[in-house]
Parts: sequence; C-alpha cells; structure tokens
Amino acid sequence: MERTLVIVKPDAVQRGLVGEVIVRLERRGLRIVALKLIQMTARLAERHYAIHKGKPFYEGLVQYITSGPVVVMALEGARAIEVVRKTMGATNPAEAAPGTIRADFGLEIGRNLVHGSDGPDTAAFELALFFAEEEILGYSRDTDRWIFE
Ligand code: 3AN
Repeated sequence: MERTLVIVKPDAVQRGLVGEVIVRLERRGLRIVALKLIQMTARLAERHYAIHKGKPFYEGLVQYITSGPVVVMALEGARAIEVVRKTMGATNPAEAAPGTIRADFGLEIGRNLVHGSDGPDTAAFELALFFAEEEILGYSRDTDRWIFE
C-alpha cells in the first residue's frame, strides 16, 4: 500500500481548517499512519523545498511555511499519492477544480493551504524528513475491508 506526506500549511492552521482538510482525506478512506503539529525551522523548510531553490518564489515559500505551526501527516492507501493530490487540487487555487481543498478554501498560489508529495520518490524522501520510522504506525482498521477490495 502506498504512503504519502501531507502538510496542512500555516494558513490552513490559522484559519481553523485543520479538521476540514483531515476530514476530506480521511473520508476518502485514506488511513492516517502518523500525525503531528510542528513549527518548521528554516533548515527543515530548505530541505523540504530544496528543488525550488533559486526560483523567484523560493524565499517567500520558506517564509510562509515557517510562519506558524503546521500539521504533518502520513497517509496510507491504494494510490494514496495521486488521490491526495486530486483531493487538494491544482497548485494555484484559482485554477483548481471546484470541490478540491484548494479551490474551496483558497485564492492564491502562495496561500494554497496544503502540500502533498508528488511521486513515490518524493514521498519516501519527505516522509523520512518529517517522521522517524517508529512514528509511522502500521495497523489495520475494522473498516478496511469495506474500503480496500
Ligand atoms: P504542489 O504543492 O502542488 O506540488 P509545487 O511542488 O510546484 O506544487 O510547488 C511547491 C509549492 O511552491 C506550492 N505548494 C506553492 O506554495 C509554491 N509555489 C509554486 N509555484 C509558485 C509560484 N509560481 N508562486 C508562488 N509560490 C509557488
């Protein structure tokens, strides 16, 4: 089963949307296997966003993601990476499909509420960045047989 990293960004935390984001992902059937509230340091943000270093929005991005607490979680499920990204919507909320988290709660790319890993390699890298191995719990739910075929 696939695992992915989700970050509920500082704007979503400040706006009281943590529950809203979690409920949308959880309701799809994804299993929460790790979850915590942290404030990202500049060092952690720079590692997480290393791929964007040098881009015009990089400094603002690091400032934004470190500006307040974030909720980080590991989610597990069939095609979890793709499912999370489709539930979040396009990077720019103005272009995101209605019904997605970013479209329903956002307007601007620099305040787009959530992050989700964009592929298997990124997911593995990001999960290791935010969680120690023992913080990610392998377990099953009684409802799993009604969600997973
Ligand atoms: P996604 O989060 O949808 O995977 P990426 O990986 O292209 O999008 O970008 C990472 C983050 O960088 C975005 N979530 C967004 O906050 C920020 N970002 C990307 N492109 C821009 C841009 N043109 N202007 C401002 N921020 C941007």
